[in-house]
Amino acid sequence: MKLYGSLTSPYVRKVRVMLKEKRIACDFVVEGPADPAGHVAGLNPLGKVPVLLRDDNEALFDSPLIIDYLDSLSGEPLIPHSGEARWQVLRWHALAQGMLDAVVARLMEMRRLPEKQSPEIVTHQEAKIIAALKYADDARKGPAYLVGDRFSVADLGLGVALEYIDFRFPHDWRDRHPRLAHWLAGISTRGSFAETLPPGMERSLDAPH
Ligand SMILES: N[C@@H](CCC(=O)N[C@@H](CS)C(=O)NCC(=O)O)C(=O)O
Repeated sequence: MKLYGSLTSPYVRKVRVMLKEKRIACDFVVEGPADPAGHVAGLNPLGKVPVLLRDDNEALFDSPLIIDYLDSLSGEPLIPHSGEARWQVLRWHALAQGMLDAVVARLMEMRRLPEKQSPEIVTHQEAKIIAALKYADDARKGPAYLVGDRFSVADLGLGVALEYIDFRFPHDWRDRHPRLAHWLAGISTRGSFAETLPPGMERSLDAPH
């Protein structure tokens, strides 16, 4: 199997964390979505990363589907197969995915020429991120894991989303949500997180908040 994606994409990082958690062997082909010499456009008509190319030459996208697929391959499930825990985990994953979408949308807006940027769009996306952080802090129950007593895709998703906020929208969310910050400090010590830190992210995590 081959995973196509960039080092800084949080969607790709979710898949990389999943591969490590499940101990699934997969070649990582570092490629941006718009790389003219790349494979992504030919594998995903939407031109987005991540793309997982299976050994039977079937290409899978997007990140939630790839994560679901990898979970089906082997080992202890990180998405419960049934029961209320399944919906809890999938809702956390949806929340995390929405947080990433909002951070990316904000970043894209801020990368436009200054005269073309819309402060309303930036504020609109920031409001979503701030509301989602509060929701996550209020909804989080267990001290170590979001659902049940073991690591799941809920923890994977929220952990990647919070670190991506630190990377692309650094702000004082830890002051408002110290318990959530404490939770992240625990999750981010996992090997799967430490080994997939994008270049440049180390500094933002080390920075005082
Ligand atoms: N919903 C997709 C989002 C993937 C996505 O937007 N990836 C970005 C990189 S962070 C991308 O490839 N953007 C290129 C584009 O939108 O043309 C997923 O979860 O996989």
